[in-house]
Amino acid sequence: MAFETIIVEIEDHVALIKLNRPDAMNALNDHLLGELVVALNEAQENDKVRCIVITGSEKAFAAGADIKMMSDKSFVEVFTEDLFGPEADAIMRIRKPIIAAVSGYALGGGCELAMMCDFIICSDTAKFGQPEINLGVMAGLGGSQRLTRFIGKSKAMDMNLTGRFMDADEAERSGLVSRVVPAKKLMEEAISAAHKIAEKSMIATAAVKESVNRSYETTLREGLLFERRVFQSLFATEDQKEGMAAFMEKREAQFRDK
Ligand code: CO8
Repeated sequence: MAFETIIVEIEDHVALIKLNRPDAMNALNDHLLGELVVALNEAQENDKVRCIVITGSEKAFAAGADIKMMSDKSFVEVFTEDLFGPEADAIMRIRKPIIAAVSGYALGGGCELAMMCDFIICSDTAKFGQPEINLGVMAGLGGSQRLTRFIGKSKAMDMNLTGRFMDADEAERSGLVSRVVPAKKLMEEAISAAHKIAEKSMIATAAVKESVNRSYETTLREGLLFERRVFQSLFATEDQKEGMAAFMEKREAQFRDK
């Protein structure tokens, strides 16, 4: 499908999805989120794709939901259409690993989209924030929930109440991002991490994704039991036999997703 607000490139086993509304700092509107969901579902269905990277431009990953699109909406409209809810749910249903490669602004819905990905690699120019408070509203796609679990109550309150931006160093210190790299190296680093993931057994990467995400949804006791059972179930796969045999034979494993 030809897209207007995103650019999709598939190289080897990695799908790169670039948000592309340069005039609006990649602000998220219905059109862009709709196309993003289509592209993610296509990547999920494409057997060649084993890992996905979502990125924006050097200046902005995404500066939030599109304020111009939302400004005149009534409560009844946003409630009835469940503004951005179905798209967010669809993104969370993708089972292949997704890396967010963030440069520049990741604000409001942009920060929330990055947090919906499995981990965030950012450039040293990145700025994260939940500035919705300045618009007389609040976060609506995870900025008061995921962000609080990721960086703790005090910092999440600070960001949501003051609307201040967090730079890349603070984001790494706080656990919001996994790595900070120089801006020029961002895509190289993110794509290389994606290729590394693409080499693994896809059954195992899906199991990891499901298990880590489960830790945000459940108690520690239930999460540990879920993890143990998933670990044990992986012994039903050929990839477990191959991975362990390859270790003992001192060779690279050849996973076949079986
Ligand atoms: N929406 C629409 N347009 C935007 C947005 C946005 N979020 N951000 C930037 N733009 C546009 C600007 O209007 C401008 O367009 P134009 O030239 O036509 O006026 C263009 O992008 C460039 O922006 P600036 O001139 O402002 O560039 P600066 O470099 O001066 O500033 C900033 C960059 C700091 C990113 C600034 O643009 C800014 O503060 N943007 C708004 C950030 C913000 O408030 N984000 C939160 C939005 S609300 C939200 O995300 C809620 C999500 C949850 C929804 C959940 C529903 C359930």
